[in-house]
Amino acid sequence: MAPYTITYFAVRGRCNAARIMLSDQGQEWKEVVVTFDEWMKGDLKKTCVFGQLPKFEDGNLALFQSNAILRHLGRQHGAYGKNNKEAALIDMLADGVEDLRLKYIKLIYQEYETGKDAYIKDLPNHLCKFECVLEKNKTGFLVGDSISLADYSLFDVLLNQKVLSPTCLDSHPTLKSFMEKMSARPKIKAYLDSDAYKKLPINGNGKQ
Ligand code: GTB
Repeated sequence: MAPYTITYFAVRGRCNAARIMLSDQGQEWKEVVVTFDEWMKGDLKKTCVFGQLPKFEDGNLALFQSNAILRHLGRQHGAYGKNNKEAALIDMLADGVEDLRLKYIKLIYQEYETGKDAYIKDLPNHLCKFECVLEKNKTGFLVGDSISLADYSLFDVLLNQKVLSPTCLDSHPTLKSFMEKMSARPKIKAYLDSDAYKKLPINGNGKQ
């Protein structure tokens, strides 16, 4: 068993991309689930570098910040490009995904009732950027000719957008095909079909 442990709330949230990457790379990991009541006691929070979860342990290395976790796994499992140039482009694309993720999180946790319609109306303006990159690269991946942490992150964010707005990819055929290909990768498919995945809500407040 790989020496990986994820400590997080019982949600997909900021761990879903890492779990998808670990699954696709044939890795196993241990889950430590933190309840809201446990978290509110404050003892665990004090031990977290930024006072937040997820915490990811790789042996005696403890990491916080979900994107640092993704990059660590990308380096370890050959999902961070073939050279520095590809790695730089992967960072750029992953940061673009993070921008969309932050907008989504703001909607879910702060503006769901008042902002959902406007968010969905604006979504194509964000999706078209990734569509364009995939169209230009022509390999089915965001960067180069192999899967990277940016693909896992985009896939995760788009899974959430599809739940929020089931038709949002209809006018983005390249993104739609990206989603179909990622979902059909055998180990990703097995993870998405698992009870471990299905039982987890996307977000901590029940909105999606
Ligand atoms: N930049 C950090 C990263 O990428 O890892 C952001 C991490 C973050 O926002 N962590 C949130 C957290 O620890 C959990 S993700 N919040 C507790 C705190 O700040 O004290 C969002 C979330 C919120 C609530 C639940 N829940 O109630 O189950 C689950 C997930």
